[in-house]
Amino acid sequence: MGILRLAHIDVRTPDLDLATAYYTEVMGLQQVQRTVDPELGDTVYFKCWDEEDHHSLRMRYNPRTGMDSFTFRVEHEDDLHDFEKKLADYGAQVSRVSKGEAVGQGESIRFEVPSGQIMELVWDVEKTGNVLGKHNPAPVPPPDLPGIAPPRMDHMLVNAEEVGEAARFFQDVLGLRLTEQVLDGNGHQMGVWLAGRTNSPHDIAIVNGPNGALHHWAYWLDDWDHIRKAADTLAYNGVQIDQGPTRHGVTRGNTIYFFDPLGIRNEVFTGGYWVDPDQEIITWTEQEFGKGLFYYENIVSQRFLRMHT
Ligand code: M3P
Ligand code: FE
Repeated sequence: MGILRLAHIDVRTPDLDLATAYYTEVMGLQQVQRTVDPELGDTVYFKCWDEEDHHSLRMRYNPRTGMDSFTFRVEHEDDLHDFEKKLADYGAQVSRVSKGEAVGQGESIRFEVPSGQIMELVWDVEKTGNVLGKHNPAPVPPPDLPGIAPPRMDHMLVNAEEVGEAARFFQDVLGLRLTEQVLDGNGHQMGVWLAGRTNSPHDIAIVNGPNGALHHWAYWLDDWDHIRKAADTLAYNGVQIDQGPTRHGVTRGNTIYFFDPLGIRNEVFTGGYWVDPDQEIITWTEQEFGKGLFYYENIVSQRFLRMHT
């Protein structure tokens, strides 16, 4: 039983047309479909060119920017039942979302994590395939894809008032593996990086901040040079860059952070290291967190830490 990986993030935006133009033309995602859903209202689904699932991002119109929920995929169909029991034992309120209620997926379970975000687990996702296909596929997408065009979504970061409590929940109840942590002078966790069944240093990270908040989500790029090209694309299109291009000490990843037109922080990320399931946890101290965050600059930027969705 287990959690495989991040499946999709569902957010609200006050200007769906502007957001759609940015996510398709500048970020270079594929628009999967746009529907006026009886409950959600005007909604757009996006995916990256190498993703197999129906979508990895759902955006719906709402006057207030924010995250509705985030969804992880489990390994086996039965896992939903087992997680439902584990979550109930922990004291979480769990509800079932039945097949047909959500676009692109079947049955799922929903609950609130201790840091206040709504999380969903799903096994049955609609597999619509990547743009390359499965018959003599080219190793690269068509050369004329607009924008940054990342192959896939990589990870997300949420805030928590009690990082330690949230980390224990993700480890003990959901079975994610801790790969890195930042400890304050009293030995309390200020930040944690957690992985599912992937060999990446993180599928989700949790950093001290207000409960319920989304800090960013990140797309994978294959090469450090693509981060440089992404920076050029962002600057050319007048996108507000937040930090970078630079490198994290934590995860060793190369990165650039920027804001979508309605203020949601995005990241593109590459590098990092391969994590074995039995790898020892890496610990950063509060004094060295500047290097953990931005290795070259060695700064703990307040705008970076305090701004969230
Ligand atoms: C990352 C990452 C914070 C750390 C962010 C780190 C907000 O985004 O990909 O490792 O403290
Ligand atoms: Fe990140």
